[in-house]
Amino acid sequence: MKILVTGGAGFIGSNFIRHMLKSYPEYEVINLDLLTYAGNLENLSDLEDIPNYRFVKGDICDRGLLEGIGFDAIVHFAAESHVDRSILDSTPFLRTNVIGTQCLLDIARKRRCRMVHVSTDEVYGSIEKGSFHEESPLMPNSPYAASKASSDLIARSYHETHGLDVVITRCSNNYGPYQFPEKLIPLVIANAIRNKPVPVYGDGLNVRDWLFVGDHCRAVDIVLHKGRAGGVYNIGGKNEQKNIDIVRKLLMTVARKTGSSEGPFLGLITFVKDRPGHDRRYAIDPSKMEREFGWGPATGFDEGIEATVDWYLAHRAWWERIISGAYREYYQLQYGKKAD
Ligand code: NAD
Ligand code: TDX
Repeated sequence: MKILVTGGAGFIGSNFIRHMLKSYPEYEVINLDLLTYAGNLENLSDLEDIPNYRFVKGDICDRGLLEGIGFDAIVHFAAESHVDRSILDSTPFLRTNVIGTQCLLDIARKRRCRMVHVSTDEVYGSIEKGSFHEESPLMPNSPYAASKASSDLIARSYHETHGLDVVITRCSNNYGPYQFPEKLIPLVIANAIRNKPVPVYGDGLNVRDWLFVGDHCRAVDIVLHKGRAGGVYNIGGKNEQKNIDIVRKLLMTVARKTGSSEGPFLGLITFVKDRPGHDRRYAIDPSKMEREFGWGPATGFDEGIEATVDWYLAHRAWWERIISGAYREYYQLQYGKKAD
């Protein structure tokens, strides 16, 4: 099997490629990534010499490029993924998340191949009580979520209209190694280590469901191999947390691991203006994945947080190169061309 993974130089995509090459050494994996600000080939530096792994720098909106790549299945992670950026400018979100997904659906249709479309729990919008299931209506609130809901519905329409073998996953908030330090968990860890203020939006009582990235990768692998064509699968951690509780937990963990007292770390918490349209609570019911495939999260939150803090402490050079911008030079050093 030859799998085209889009967005493989990002957070979840790079973890997924590593998972696949380890689990299926006989597979070929092609990583198609534009290397936007969020793409970092250093995430995959340990895989560069593996003969059945190949990197292609390019845009999922480039139909000509897609025509020239051979593959048997697509796993589609590539996206603009940060809600705050979509509030500042939604243009790249509509381009990549909507048009880019359409281009991939078209090539999958032409090749008659399977495509896994990686969507998000944010497409359902906010919920006060209970949880969303796969048939719940989509009510996205941010431009990011709306662009993901659009691509999710277009994927669905290609199954209904063209009989395309497409499967949709809607996952909750991921955390773990290689997450770009603009997202809450790595941002808090990196700021704590550098003794910088830790911004908490609004009252800090917004709730997210958190899943360790390795558990997500395992779920996407299962859906790729066993998911029903046209099916939708919620992938959740059954692990709801208030933002402020996560922030406090992270700060106390960093304090303990660096042999410091908690007080000064907790003092870094800075309540700031709320995110416009900030969804209060996300909650999905992941029981379909459990019922149909016996999948469930294997990494407990305490264990996942310990591992994640350890990883960011041990990989300070990795995230410092992102913060300084030096990570953009990696592609040029490896491939002799500029990333932009
Ligand atoms: P990320 O921002 O870390 O990575 C996105 C990758 O896509 C980057 O490598 C970037 O260079 C690439 N990319 C962007 N535009 C491209 C284009 N036009 N052509 C080719 N490559 C392009 O994102 P992530 O957090 O790893 O998320 C991956 C996917 O999972 C996204 O579709 C996201 O919506 C979805 N998702 C993420 C989470 C989460 O918590 N991070 C949760 C649920 C779903
Ligand atoms: O500095 C911060 N302070 C803060 O309070 C940041 C960056 C975030 N927050 C809050 C906003 C959210 O309630 O923390 C929560 C998590 O924020 P993000 O890490 O930006 O994630 P979120 O907006 O929940 O979206 C994430 O999960 C679903 C991913 O970025 C999406 O790609 C995915 O679809």
